[in-house]
Amino acid sequence: MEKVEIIVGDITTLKVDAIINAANSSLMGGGGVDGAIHNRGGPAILQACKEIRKESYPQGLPVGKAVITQGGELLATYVIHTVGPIYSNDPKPEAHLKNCYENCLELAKKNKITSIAFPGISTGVYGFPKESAATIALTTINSFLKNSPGSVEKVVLCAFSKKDQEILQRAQNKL
Ligand code: AR6
Repeated sequence: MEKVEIIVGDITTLKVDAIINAANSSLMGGGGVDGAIHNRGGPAILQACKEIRKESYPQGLPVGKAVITQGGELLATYVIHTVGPIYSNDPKPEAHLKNCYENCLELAKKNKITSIAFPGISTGVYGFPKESAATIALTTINSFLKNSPGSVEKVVLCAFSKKDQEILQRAQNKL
């Protein structure tokens, strides 16, 4: 069975167990996919993020880490929030982006989530080059799936444009 699916769409409309949010360390929302998730998911997500900040991350969620909340009014049951590297001023953007994918997948496994969808973390305002981000995403996901059989069954890579889908597809063909 093919476990990794590359699609074009709005991640907030997907019916999977969990969607990933490309958040910032404040976890208080923002623009891009973060804004879209909070808009469509409603205030319960922000409330849950506030509690996580208060209880676990008063200084903010570090780059590469991930936390989970309910999905509010989304079709997805959960949202996993991660903070991608800001490409231009991160000392190790590649390693940190890999951490994002790994930590989201580990958190999914821990919560018995079987289907999950990722946006292109850091490839918007955080400026990560899309080609190398696609390769990091695919290699990290593939090695997780290989090393954790029987956990996550389906991973969707949700591009926001046909052009971005083609970048992901080309990266997959090169693996
Ligand atoms: N569905 C799928 N993908 C989307 C959607 C959507 N609804 N909306 C945007 N994208 P970005 P970052 C794509 O900027 O680079 C926020 O303000 C978009 O085309 O959302 O990690 C946060 O609060 C791009 O390919 O996230 C942070 O401050 C990808 O999602 C900061 O932006 C990521 O773009 C995070 O920046």
